Amino acid sequence: MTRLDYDAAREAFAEWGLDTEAAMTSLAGIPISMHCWQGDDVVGFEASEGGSAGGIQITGNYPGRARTVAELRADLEFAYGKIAGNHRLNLHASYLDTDEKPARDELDYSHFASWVDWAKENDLGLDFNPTFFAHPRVHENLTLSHPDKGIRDFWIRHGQCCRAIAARFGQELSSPCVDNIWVPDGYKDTPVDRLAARERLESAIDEMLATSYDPAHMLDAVESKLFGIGIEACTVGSHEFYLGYAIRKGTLLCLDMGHFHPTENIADKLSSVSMSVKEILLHVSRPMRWDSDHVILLNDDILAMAQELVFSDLLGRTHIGLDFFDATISRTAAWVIGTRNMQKALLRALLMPQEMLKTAEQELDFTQRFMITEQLKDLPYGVIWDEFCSRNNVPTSKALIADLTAYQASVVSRG
Ligand code: RNT
Ligand code: ZN
Repeated sequence: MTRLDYDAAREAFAEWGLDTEAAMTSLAGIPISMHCWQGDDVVGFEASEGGSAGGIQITGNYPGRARTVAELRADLEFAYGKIAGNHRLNLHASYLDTDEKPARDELDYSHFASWVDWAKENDLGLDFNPTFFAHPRVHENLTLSHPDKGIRDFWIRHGQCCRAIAARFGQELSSPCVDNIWVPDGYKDTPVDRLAARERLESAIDEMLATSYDPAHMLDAVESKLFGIGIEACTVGSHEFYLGYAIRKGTLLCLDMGHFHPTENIADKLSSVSMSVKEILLHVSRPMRWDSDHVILLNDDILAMAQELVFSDLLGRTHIGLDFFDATISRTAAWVIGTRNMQKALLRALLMPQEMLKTAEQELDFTQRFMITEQLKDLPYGVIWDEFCSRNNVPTSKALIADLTAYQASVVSRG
C-alpha cells in the first residue's frame, strides 16, 4: 500500500518546532485501559443472577458477541494486536473465570487468577471494578445507599472482596490496579431526603475502604453520574458528592464523559480537579443526548480531552480508561477503532506547539492563538500516525479495515 512520505511530514512539523520522533515515543508509553465489557455487551460470566441493570442500557444485536471467557480473550487478543503499545484491561467483577458459583460477596482472587496469567502472557496491566448492577440485590436502584442495612452490608462486602482482588492483581503484575467504584443508586422521582441517602453512601464507602492497601498495588477511584434511565431525578453519587469525597478521603476521582449535562465540557474539568485530587481516572466515552456510551470518535471532545492532558501535564497522574459499548456494530472493530482514536487524539495533542500557544495567550494575543490553532489543522497528522502504526507493526487504512472485517466474519456464527 502507498505510504506517504514520513520525512516530508516530519519536516512540516519541525517547521513548527515539533519533534515527531519524541511524540511517537511518548505516545507508545501511554497505557490505555480497554474495558472488557465492550466485548459482550456488559453481560459477564456469572451463572447469571439478573436483576436491575442500574440505568445502563445496551442496544443492538450485532452477531459475534463473546459468550465465554475463551471467546472474550480471543477477541481481546485480536484487538490488542491491532493497537500499538502496551495497554491494560479493565475487568468487571462479573467477568470471573471459575466453575464455582460464588455470590458477589464471596469473590476471591482464585476466581480471577486465570486473568492474571492471561495478562502476563499478553503483557497487559489489569484494572478492576466491583459490579453493583445486574443483580437481584440492587433493590429499587439502590445498593450502598439503601435504607436497609442488610442490603448495604452485602454490597460493602462485595466492594471489600473486589479491593482485595484488585490489590492482588497489582501485586502480581507489578503495576497498580485501579479499582473503580460506581453504584447506580438514585431515584426516579424527586427525593425528599437526599442528605440521608448521601450520608448512607458515604459511610458505606468509608467502611468499604477501611482496609488500606499499598498504593503500588491498588488505587481506589470513585465515579459520579448525573442520571440514568429510571434514575432521572437524583443520583446519590453525584459529581459534587464524589469530588468532595475524593478530596477529603484521598481517592482518585473518575470522570466519565457521559456523566454530565450534554453541553458541559469535560476537558475543562481536568485542570480544576487536578488541583484538588492527586490522580484522576477517565472513562472516555461519547454521550449522545444522554449517557448513551457510543464508541468514541476522533471528535472535538476527545481532542480537547487529550489536549488538556498534555498541556496541563496530567498524563503522569491520569489513568485513561474507556467506557463505551455499542452492540450495533462489530464489537472488536469498536474496541480497535475507539482505542486508536484515543491514541490519535493524544498524538495530535503531543504535536501542538504548546509554548507558542501558551505565550500567545499569556500575552492576550488571541489572534495569534486563533491563527495557530487553525493552521495546525492542516499539518499531516495522518502521516505521523501511519508511521507510528507501521513501526509498531499494526495496520492502517484499508488494511486495518480488511483485518477487522475478516475477524468479524470469523465470529459471526457465534449464536
Ligand atoms: C455507568 C458507568 C460505569 C459503567 C461500567 C460498566 O454509567 O459509566 O462506569 O459503564 O462500570
Ligand atoms: Zn463509566
